[in-house]
Amino acid sequence: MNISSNLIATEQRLGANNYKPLDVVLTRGEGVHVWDTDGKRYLDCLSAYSAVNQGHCHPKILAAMVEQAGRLTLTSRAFRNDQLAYLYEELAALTGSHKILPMNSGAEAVETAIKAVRKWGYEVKGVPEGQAEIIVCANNFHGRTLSIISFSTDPDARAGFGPYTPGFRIVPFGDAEAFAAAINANTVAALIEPIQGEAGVIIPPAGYFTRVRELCTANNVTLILDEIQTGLGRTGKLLAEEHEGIEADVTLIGKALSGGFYPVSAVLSNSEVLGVLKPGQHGSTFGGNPLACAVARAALKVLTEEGMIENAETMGAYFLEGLRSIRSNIVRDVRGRGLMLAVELEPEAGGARQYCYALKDRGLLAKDTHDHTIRLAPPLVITRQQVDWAISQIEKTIT
Ligand code: IF1
Repeated sequence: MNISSNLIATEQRLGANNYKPLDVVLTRGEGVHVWDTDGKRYLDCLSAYSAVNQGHCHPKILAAMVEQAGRLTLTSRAFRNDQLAYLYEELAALTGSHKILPMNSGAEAVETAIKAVRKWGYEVKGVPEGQAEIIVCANNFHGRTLSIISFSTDPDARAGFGPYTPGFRIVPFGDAEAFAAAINANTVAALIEPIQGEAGVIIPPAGYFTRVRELCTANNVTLILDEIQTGLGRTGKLLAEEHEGIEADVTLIGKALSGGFYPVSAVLSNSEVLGVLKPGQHGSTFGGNPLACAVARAALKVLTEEGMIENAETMGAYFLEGLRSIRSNIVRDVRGRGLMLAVELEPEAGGARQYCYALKDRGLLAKDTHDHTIRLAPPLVITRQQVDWAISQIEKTIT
């Protein structure tokens, strides 16, 4: 047995069985590429679900991490550290937000926003205690905690984990009139992904978010956009809300906020929502720690200074055009925005997973979602030649 089959067998024996990864064991990454334990190179078209937007092991983020790790890693929020203020300033300058709350995972940012808008609902909007409602969309993905899976519509994510957290109202994604009908006097917030990722890269109809924004403003409902996957350049804009010409009241970011080096997330707020949290009411041992802040500062700096957002826009459009030009009778739809792309196969094709295995053999790593869709999301540093190569591998695999 070679090293990778040994490692896979050990994982199977000792690990909880909550994942079914492609059987490729990676040991090194650089830019858009990763290498397995046999030394084979792959083009990474998943980017750890968009956490590695800046490319694997970006040297400037690495340097910031190593430098900070040798100086100070964790103080807890019982004391202050000399990195947090700079991260606040840089995030505020970049996004225009007025208040920021740092956490670690994406799910924690979502939980934080839910807590804050509920409290805001009672203290500011005047909703009767215990009656706050939050509107969410069918086929959402916001994380794995109990309250978040309570409003999932995916049986795998939700079933068997009750009792569930109440206070959520589910409406179809992309349907502004259904959204309007779900608002009542107790509605404190709407929590929506700008583009649904796990659902299969679902882009809402033009005008949907304009209408949702109007409805939220008219009804004093806090609009929370989960940009944990769509944010930080992935769709060709810093935030996906820019495509819609709107501004959320609360924006959630995570994943690429660290360039994949460390779990760092944040709640960004441009309203009074975060102001309701007083000392002792929320926090995290690791949230806002100096190592996380130093890494996030470097990750944001390279994202903007090295033109990655613009590259995502141009390479995304080029990739999409290339995918659309593939003539294959098993392709049902090709869609995407920036470098968040998907190829949906016909149900008769027998599932996307086998095509992901075939792509792996050709040196391209991609992940299936919802049985029939191949999701493609390379690091934002991908070049035109690399896109050409990816398209030709995909073409050979599906024709
Ligand atoms: C896994 C999906 C992607 C997210 C949005 C919050 C979170 C996520 C929009 C939570 C996380 C991940 C988690 C990962 C698989 C992945 C995923 F397929 F499940 F939906 F990216 F497409 N909001 N998404 O996409 O962030 O707590 O994980 O940091 O293995 O569960 P987290």
